[in-house]
Amino acid sequence: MELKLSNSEKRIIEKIVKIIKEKNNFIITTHTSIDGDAVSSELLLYSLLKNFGKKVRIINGDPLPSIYKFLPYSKKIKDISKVKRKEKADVMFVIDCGNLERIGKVKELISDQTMIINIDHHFSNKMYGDINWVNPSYSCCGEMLFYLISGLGNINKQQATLIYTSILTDTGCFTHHFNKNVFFIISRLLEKGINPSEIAKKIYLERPLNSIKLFILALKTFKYDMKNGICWMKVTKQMFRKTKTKEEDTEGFVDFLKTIKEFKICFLIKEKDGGVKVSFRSKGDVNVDKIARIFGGGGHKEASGCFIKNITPEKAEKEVLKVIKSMFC
Ligand SMILES: [Mn+2]
Repeated sequence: MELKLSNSEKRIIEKIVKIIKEKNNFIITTHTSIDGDAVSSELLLYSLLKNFGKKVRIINGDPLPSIYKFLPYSKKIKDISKVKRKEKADVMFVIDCGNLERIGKVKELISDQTMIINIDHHFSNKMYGDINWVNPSYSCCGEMLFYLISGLGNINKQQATLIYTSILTDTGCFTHHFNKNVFFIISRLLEKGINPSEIAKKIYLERPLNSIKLFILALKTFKYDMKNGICWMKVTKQMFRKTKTKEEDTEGFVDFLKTIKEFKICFLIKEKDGGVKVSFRSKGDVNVDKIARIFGGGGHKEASGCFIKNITPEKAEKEVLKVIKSMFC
């Protein structure tokens, strides 16, 4: 079996490769609330650019969740709040990001001269780049980079581990968003000696106990609307304080709600400084990207999110329910 790219995608990839060869100073970034695809894709690009001998910095708007610290090259990732020299880049790769607002404070590193390369698989991508390689038919950005990197030579074991992590996490452990090429690609990655069970163990079987204490508190806020098939819960700042946890410890909470048979839409409200973050999930029959977009966010059909400014969790709960009911019930 051969994997074929469309001619228009081949042309975009050629343009990207040309820029990689010509330019020297690169920044790689992704969306805040970093997930497995976001970080793995950044590290994949990092390794590729380093192989070309380029100056590369990975700078993110949020700290890296500790479950991803086992990934190769992850020590190279910097959080913008810790970057002292706010030097601009010639080229900024923005990965897995539907709109430029989602990179947070990293926007400060863009000048009028910065060329932006937008690589993404979100349906709602705003095409904000000077070059836009955007195609929602891919399972994850790691899959896109598989084509870019394998077109330039051999994929090494570290890169294969990163591509596998992207696919595993962005398909929700192969429950959604995969396509006919995914398993073929994985067979190629296995040939490079990756260890899928070790990767899954690092990501899914090493939860800190405090995150479970947070989960217990969040479950006390669990509510549902049986008639319309909706369930939700909330995590407040007070709960974070009480359990000594942070946002990354809510990883998997909303996916747990999704496992409940009776419901087709679920959401999690997280209280943050300046507002709340809402994460939505569906089982495919409802498009939660549409819900998130009403609040200025976005994502995929089955997983999306938004940030609502200056609102309490209680108020947000009412607003979100109102929108869902007006759209789908
Ligand atoms: Mn993704």
